[in-house]
Amino acid sequence: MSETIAAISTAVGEAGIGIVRMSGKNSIEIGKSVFKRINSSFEEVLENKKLLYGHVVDGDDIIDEVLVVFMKEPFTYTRENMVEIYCHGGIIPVKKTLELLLRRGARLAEPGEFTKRAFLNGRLDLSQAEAVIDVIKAKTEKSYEVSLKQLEGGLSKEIEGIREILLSMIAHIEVSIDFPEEDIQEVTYEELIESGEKVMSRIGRLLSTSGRGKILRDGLNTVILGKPNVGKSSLLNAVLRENRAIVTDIPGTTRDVIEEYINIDGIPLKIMDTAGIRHTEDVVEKMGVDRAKEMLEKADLIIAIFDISGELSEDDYHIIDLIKDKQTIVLLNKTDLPKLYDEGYFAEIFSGKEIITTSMTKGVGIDELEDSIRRMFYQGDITIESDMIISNIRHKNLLEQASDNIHSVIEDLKKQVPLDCLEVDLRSCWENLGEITGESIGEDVLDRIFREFCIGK
Ligand SMILES: Nc1nc2c(ncn2[C@@H]2O[C@H](COP(=O)(O)OP(=O)(O)OP(=O)(O)O)[C@@H](O)[C@H]2O)c(=O)[nH]1
Ligand SMILES: [Mg+2]
Repeated sequence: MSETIAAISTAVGEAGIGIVRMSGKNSIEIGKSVFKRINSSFEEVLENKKLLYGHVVDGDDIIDEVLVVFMKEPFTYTRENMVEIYCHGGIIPVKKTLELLLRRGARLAEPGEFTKRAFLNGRLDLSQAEAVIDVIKAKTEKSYEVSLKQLEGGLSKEIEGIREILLSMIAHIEVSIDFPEEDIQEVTYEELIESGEKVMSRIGRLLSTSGRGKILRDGLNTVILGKPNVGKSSLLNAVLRENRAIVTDIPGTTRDVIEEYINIDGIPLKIMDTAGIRHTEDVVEKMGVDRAKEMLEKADLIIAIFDISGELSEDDYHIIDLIKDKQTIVLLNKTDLPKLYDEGYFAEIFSGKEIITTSMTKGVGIDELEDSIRRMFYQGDITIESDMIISNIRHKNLLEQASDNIHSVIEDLKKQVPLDCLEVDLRSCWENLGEITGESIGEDVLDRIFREFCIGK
């Protein structure tokens, strides 16, 4: 933390501006040494948090014409001295400016190091720091809203609320242990059970959102599956509303996995079109088929397509077998053509699975498919806006541990186990929750969290 760090904070490429950022004790000094104002003298006073116009210079050489802002601690993102330099947004100006700062004594920042410092200096708690990257990576407005709420401390507040109850439980127990002669045991047990159940239900409520939270954060992994020529790529194009994948009447057109993101009412879908599954001797096609099967393993949702205008083949039955135990929506496609099978036949094979009849060429059934995905996600309750959503797997794991711990505390209380035996589980629960906000956290966990970040944030 004593070192001054620097990085390019904007995406590298061609753009209007590119921002180079620096944080740490020496950043003001280093910044001053490379910046020369145009039309006014810099030496007089350091104008805090004001945009200054000038050149980045290396001795007599002008590197770029820029705007610079100097920000003095502690009211900055990292709570340290910071400098931001707004260069021309080409690859060369930002790179040369960064290199100059490094030569003058700054060190290249690690991914997320600015935010890590913000956390270590108390500007954000850990759940808020984690939300920063989620805000950046949000794929839909809904996932953005959830992350923003977390960034603003929504989750931290809820966790602190639960921890307060736990703390008063711990205090209660300690008093009873210290003054056993007061003998208020009966009441104490009842009160503690009541508090414990409150904790349990608040943790449970958070945990119940984690399924949706994961999908909001990472996207619903959706794989389109079917034998060749049934209309998989046509479906991808239909939901994307653009001609993304090649569609021909030649079976085996798609050879590789094509990945795209779509947004259905705030639900991010990572949708993958795959090679048609069939037995084939063609080496390239076979690789595509293997890849499709690999995708199947990781899928949250499968959209299986069957062409009901043609004979079902061995390949179809193989696919029916593959998706047996998976979350699947079945599409019966090409219903604009005379059909050889009716829905009843499939209803029997896929009892319990949703079946939709479609015609990709006529655009029939796409809305029903989207509705079905929407229903699956929201499971009937649309209160998602007002809910605090758990979208981070680390938080989910800690909440599960906390839930187990408070569960054993409640069980022990019901058995009227001596109060001093409860303290360990109770404290563990308190610590599990503390790890979410980062009150108690190891260096290795921190490193793992911030490694996910981009450089310059
Ligand atoms: N009549 C009719 N033709 C369709 C329908 N859906 C797709 N097709 C046609 O079927 C052929 C194959 O469509 P694709 O979308 O390429 O099929 P695919 O499943 O991706 O095929 P592969 O990539 O070879 O596995 C094309 O000629 C499409 O125009 C439909 O609903 N009705
Ligand atoms: Mg295809």
